Amino acid sequence: MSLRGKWVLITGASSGFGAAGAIAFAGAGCHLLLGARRQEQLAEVAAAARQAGAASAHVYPLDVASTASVESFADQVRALTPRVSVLINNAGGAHGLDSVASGRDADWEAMVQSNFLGLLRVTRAVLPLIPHHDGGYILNLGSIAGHTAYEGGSVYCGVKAAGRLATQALRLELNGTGIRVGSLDPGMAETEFSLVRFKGDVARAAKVYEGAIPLTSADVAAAMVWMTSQPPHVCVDELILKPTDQAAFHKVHRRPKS
Ligand code: NDP
Ligand code: 8X3
Repeated sequence: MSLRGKWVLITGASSGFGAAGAIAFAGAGCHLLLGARRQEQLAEVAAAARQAGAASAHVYPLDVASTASVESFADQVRALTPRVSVLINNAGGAHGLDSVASGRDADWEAMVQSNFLGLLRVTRAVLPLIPHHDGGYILNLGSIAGHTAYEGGSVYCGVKAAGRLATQALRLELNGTGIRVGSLDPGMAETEFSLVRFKGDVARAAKVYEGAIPLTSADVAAAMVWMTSQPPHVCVDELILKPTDQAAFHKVHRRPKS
């Protein structure tokens, strides 16, 4: 299915997968609706997307942890277009890698708000704009963390698993509308993810990827475009994308330092 001229909304478009997704959908000739909290980065992404061929690129402040912010974002989108064909629920991330015994409320709450409640809030607000029987797609960013738990991942794994089940529930609710619902579940990818998880500790973040070849944002963005450009009768329910070096979260092939 051609995405040319379609309106694509991406949450968390100021860095990582969301920013790369903007460039990839721009290359397919889409109109872009981009949201995140950091406005300077978002404006840079929009400028790069226009260079890459976007039909148009619009940016609005968005904090998916706030219902008021999501509603104001949706109002601005509605003022611009009555139709959104593709919704990419990408905003999220991990905060800390602490055991349950030493976890912090603020980290837990931030993860639940952005990864899970944010996905629900944005979907609720945008759903009325997604036309029925027109190849629409709601694509949620999950993770391998939503499939298998790891130590220190109780809340992050939990919210990604919850997102996965919400994706399945939504697919059941929308059956018969022609709107497709899918989940893209990557493994280790080098973005700002680890920097956020480790609260700006650059050395600790870099160690996550040391000696291995992780996914890039562009790999994940290419999968977003592939999933959403399938013919309208085809729904990719769930796609797990991992680096060849990563057999499981904790089983990563690392080359020795030369
Ligand atoms: P980044 O940290 O690079 O990007 C995260 C994006 O989410 C940023 O644009 C950030 O924007 C946005 N965001 C975070 N919280 C909010 C919020 N409350 N409201 C609005 N936007 C928010 O990480 P990735 O690109 O790697 O992560 C993207 C998604 O992919 C996340 O859901 C993550 O959990 C998931 N993922 C990541 C993997 C990885 O290894 N990198 C693997 C599997 C899944 P801003 O701060 O400007 O608001
Ligand atoms: C991010 C990937 O494996 O660090 O979702 O949880 S992982």
